[in-house]
Amino acid sequence: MRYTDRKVAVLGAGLSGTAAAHLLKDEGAAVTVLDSAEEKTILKTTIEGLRARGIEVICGPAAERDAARYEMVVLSPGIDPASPLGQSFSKRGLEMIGELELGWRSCGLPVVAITGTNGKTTTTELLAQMLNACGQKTIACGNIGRPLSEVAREGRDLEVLTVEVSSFQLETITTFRPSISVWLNFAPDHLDRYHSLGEYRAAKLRIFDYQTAEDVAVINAAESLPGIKARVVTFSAYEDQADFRLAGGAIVYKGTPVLRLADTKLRGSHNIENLMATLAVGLARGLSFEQMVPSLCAYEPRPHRLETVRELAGVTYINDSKATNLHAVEKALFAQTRPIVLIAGGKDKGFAYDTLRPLVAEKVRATILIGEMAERICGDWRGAVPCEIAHSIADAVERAHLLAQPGEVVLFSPGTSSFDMFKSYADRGDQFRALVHALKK
Ligand code: UMA
Repeated sequence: MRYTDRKVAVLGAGLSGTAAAHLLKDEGAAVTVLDSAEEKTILKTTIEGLRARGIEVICGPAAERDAARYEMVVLSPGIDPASPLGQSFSKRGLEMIGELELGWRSCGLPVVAITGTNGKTTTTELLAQMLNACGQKTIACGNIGRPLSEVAREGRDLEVLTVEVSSFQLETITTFRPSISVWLNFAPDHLDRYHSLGEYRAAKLRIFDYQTAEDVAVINAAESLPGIKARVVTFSAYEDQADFRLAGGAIVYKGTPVLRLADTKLRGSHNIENLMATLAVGLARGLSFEQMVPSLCAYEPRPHRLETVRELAGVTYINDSKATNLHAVEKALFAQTRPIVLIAGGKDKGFAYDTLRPLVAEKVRATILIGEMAERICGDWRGAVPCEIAHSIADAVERAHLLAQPGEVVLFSPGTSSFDMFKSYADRGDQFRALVHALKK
């Protein structure tokens, strides 16, 4: 067993921390889970499950004060190393790794890792579905919601792992080496955690750090990425020089059309690039286009991503709650061909909405703003478009219903995260959908 009798602290009792703690316990470690939140706010079943296996759990202020001696620390991705809990451990000079690195060390399988500011989840799902349909057994895991450490524990009969990776997870890798890495795109995000865009980008670029010439990097041709040692395959919906490019309504690989877009259920240039990246990974894994295309055509987009909720009195209501940054809102606006009533806003993640101003002026007829950011967005867009502030999502939907004219679209594309008013983007999207379904003529 890899960690026999090692005393390990796991920071965070969420999905990642819990999976890491159980994996370490399986591998013989003496494990303590520490979480800054009060015990009563953490899932009872989680805590009971940990304690039942002899894993110590320390919550609340006692976690930050804990001075026991540990040999190693495993960090959950949502815990900023600069937070009080992170600091109280990092200053001790112990080996500190993230949950992704821990899972990688134990999984013993080749990994396809997917990163990018937007489209990671869609591409991870698309790829996992396609690989399975082509007989290469895999599971979608990582940032998508299933920690790699959990999958590593299960030791299933798999051929490859399809892992969505976030910048938070990549910050703390020390050996993680995907045999295929995918870089979808890059845009401003997470400026509540990083001091600069450069810092965020540097964390993401770590996906390539441990790859060698035997590995493959599938990258967006519009990006200039430094120091890649792996064999590079490029894709782009805009660049003609890319290996996978767009021509005549089809994805073309080195001059040959391989997938007609009209045959798929995905829409928008961002999704075309997600499909291109998926095809590139399949090709690198030895699949033919004939094998790959049927499952890509069968793929249904997930909820909360440009999801059409309802047509009511000639107005289309679209739930794009997964848009947690401005790049995603931009894509959602570009994808619309009709005038838009836009509902946006949410938690303050440290960026302004002014960069969207020209596009909003061009495509949006009215905006309704919610959450912590509402006043600031109003300021950023003043004069470009009429703005109203709603005090709840129910109020926002009601206002949109009154404002929207037949032939228009009500687009809920918040542009930031949801944690000021909701449990998650999914909770936010579910509430929006339910309110739209409850609207009367
Ligand atoms: N906590 C502390 N101290 C702190 C901050 C948090 O103790 O200073 C505790 C909280 O009280 C909580 C725990 O840490 O109990 C939560 O840990 P976490 O935030 O790492 O959340 P997990 O439940 O472990 O979920 C994480 C990812 N979350 C984040 O990166 C914020 C999930 O990605 C991921 O699905 C899951 O691991 C499994 O791999 C979510 C996400 O929002 C979807 N990701 C970001 C994104 O996609 O933009 C990066």
